[in-house]
Amino acid sequence: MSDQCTPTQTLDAVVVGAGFAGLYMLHRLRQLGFSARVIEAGSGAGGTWFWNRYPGARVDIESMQYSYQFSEELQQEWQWSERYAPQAELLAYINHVVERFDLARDIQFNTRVVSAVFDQAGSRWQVTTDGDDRFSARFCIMATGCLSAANKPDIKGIDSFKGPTYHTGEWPHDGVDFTGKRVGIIGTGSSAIQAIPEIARQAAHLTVFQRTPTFSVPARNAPLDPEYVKNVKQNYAALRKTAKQQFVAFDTKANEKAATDMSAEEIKVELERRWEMGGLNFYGGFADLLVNQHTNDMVADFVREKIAQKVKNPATAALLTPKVIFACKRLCADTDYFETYNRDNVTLVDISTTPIDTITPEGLTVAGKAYAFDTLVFATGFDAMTGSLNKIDIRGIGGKTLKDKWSAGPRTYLGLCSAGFPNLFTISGPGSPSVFTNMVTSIEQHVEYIGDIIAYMGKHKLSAIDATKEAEDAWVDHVNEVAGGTLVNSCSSWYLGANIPGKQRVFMPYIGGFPPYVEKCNEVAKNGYEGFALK
Ligand code: N01
Repeated sequence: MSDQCTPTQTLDAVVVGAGFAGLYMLHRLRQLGFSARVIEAGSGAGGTWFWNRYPGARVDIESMQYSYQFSEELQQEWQWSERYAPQAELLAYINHVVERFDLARDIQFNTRVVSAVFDQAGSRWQVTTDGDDRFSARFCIMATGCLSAANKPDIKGIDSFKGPTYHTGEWPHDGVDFTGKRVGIIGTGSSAIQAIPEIARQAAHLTVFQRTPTFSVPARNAPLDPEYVKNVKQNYAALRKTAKQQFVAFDTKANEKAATDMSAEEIKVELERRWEMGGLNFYGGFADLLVNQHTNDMVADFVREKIAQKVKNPATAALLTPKVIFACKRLCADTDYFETYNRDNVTLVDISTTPIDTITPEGLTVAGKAYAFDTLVFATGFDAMTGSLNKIDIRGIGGKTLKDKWSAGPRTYLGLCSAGFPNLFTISGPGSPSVFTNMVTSIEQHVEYIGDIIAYMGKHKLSAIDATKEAEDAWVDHVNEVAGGTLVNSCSSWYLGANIPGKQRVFMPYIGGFPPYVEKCNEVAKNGYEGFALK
């Protein structure tokens, strides 16, 4: 389409993505009196919770905490039904937010942003979409999510399978009926751990292809007790405050003691207590879990022992037992995951030393042995943190692309801005605590911070903000240094981009904890946004 027939829409801000981040950003911009449009590839809002509809999908941080806190009315009126809300309920909540704050009129669905180019002379972003829309905006805000670019592995013959194939992160909206089907699933990360028990209950047979076993603790999901809900709602402000003081920005009832300061008996009691509490509260067991090898080994051995108790066949139990550092890959919380391998209709195939040879029309082969099924599920994760940004042609000063700039690993100041890309913000971008925390809380902190910057620029009649190279370099060094001081830097996780062939191995999130990160952001603001060049 030519320029003549595609009028450019002029706005204060374009926001890319209508998940938790994009929706709140739109609301905040409107509150501050700015015009904004959200561009969303999906046909509805919800981001992660719009796309990930695989059986068993649910949040693994308690819903009373994994929810917005910017509106007291919203958090009082919404009723969560279970400790960990299932995907459908999360999506209903998000749609309620859209309606309650009248957001839909500024969201353009079924539209993918293809390019965002900075016009230096006018200090504006020129944003184009696959629908030939053109926007000119002072600010471009990427709310594209950390885990939204599905990773489909490059396995030989991948297109030859004659039955249906599904990726957990792009699940059909009408659901999939596995009744009577022979199903194969590749991957054993968080998505698979939730999907496998559900698929096994339906399918005639399920074959799981596992490259790396995963640590998982029982979620202990249950309907919410109305008394508990009442109590939380009466004291919501206090709970939110406590949560924000925690490393992960949710209340794990964290034990502030390191295991090295506890007796063997105290450690044993704490481990059992954490196991019974369920879910990611397990992270809060010992202050030195991620920095002390001995503590980590002890926790890992405790969970290994539990796996051995759950899985009846010792050979299968051995295969399911992770050898790596505990929580080196993201910890999973499950319902009946390990028990599912006691079913007669479930087979585990180890592909750690002999990868899949090829996918065939009937199934796949491993070490020359053929496995046949009717349906194939890819639970193979995402090109995390940078994948969805790299899909967009983002060009900053001098036409330089963000993808090129980040080819040796993402570089940002505070995970918010990247030098050379003025007025471009990344909500929960690489270099911010994001995936190591309660995402909703981290998103709210970023949205409010970005809102404050934009308001500050208006007040001081500033046209552009850019991270300085010095501040960015110092922040990237700090992010790496903090990660290097932990045990999580050592395994092949998506935190490091190690799951994507050819991706540079760089620890992407900031693992210094939510409270110190917020403190740093606040200090930067207090000092007139030091580390940013404002003009
Ligand atoms: O993805 P993953 P996910 N051949 O990357 C395997 C969040 N989340 O979608 O470990 C064979 O964890 C891969 O093997 P390996 C959460 O943050 C949250 O499960 O690389 N196998 C691994 O087993 C989570 O961490 C929730 O050796 C291949 C699996 O596929 C993140 O999303 C629920 C392969 C991918 O696991 C991602 O989770 C779901 C290949 N070529 C997700 N390529 C909750 O809130 C990959 N694999 C509960």
